[in-house]
Amino acid sequence: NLSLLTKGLANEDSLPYCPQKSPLINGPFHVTFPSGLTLAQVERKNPLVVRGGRYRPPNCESHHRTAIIIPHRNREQHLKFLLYYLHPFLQRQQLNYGIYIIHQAGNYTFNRAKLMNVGFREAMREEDWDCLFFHDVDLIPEDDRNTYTCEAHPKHAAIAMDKFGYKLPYKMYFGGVSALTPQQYLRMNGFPNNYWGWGGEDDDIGLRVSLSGMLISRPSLTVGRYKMIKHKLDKGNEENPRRFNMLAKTRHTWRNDGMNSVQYEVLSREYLPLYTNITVNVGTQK
Ligand code: BGN
Repeated sequence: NLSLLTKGLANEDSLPYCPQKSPLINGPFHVTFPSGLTLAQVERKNPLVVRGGRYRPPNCESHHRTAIIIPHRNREQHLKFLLYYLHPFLQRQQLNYGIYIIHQAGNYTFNRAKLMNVGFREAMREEDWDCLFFHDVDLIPEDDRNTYTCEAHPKHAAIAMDKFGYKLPYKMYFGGVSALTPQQYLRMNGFPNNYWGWGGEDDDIGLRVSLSGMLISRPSLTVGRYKMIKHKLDKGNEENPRRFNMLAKTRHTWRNDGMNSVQYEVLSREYLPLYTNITVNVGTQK
């Protein structure tokens, strides 16, 4: 009996490591938005994705455990397209991964950065992720070589977006998609909690990287390419008029505002076929 038991364990543990570079990776791919796509179709195309949007390569042990954190509200169409591309993309990279949607409850002004802090804590509660990707719902990667793994410094992955002519809009830009290890995230005290509405929170995050003594790593312009799903400015995500004043103070505020001060209430946690859905009350502006 004991031998049966150890044999079972050995079998599970004895998967060889995946190769350093995945043989399934191609180069660029063409992103379109097929009309009539349904989540059920995305599910059928990804039979190895299990409850909560988790995956591990079937035939080898991945070197990487990556959590994707996606802040979200009222963007079901975008989410569907993102999942349609992201699941196969991450599988071609042979990652052990999980997708978390952090859904802001209510109609109060959106708070992207605080939702990321929630995502960090709730994802790390479940699994010892070694890399977290903080991902806008409307950005689709366009090249397999844009690997969803972490580097020695915080990574800004969305360096070349179509809406900026596939160039970086400005040197300190840190928006769209970024990736940090838990150690890097905690070293900069996570993201700010007090940016309500559109703009500036990504610049604050970029500032935190340098204020905490780290550099920004980036993929090349040919690899870090993203297509943005076109949309109008959302209701409930109006421009934040305070962002200029707040950014001027970041070097005084970052140590006290972030992971060490985040407060929220999880309203529900659903393990859906393609993602874990965490609905959260993040409160309102003070
Ligand atoms: C910047 C915004 C970013 C936004 C990029 C790209 C601000 C702060 C101004 C001091 N920053 O201008 O949040 O991601 O444009 O759209 O508004």
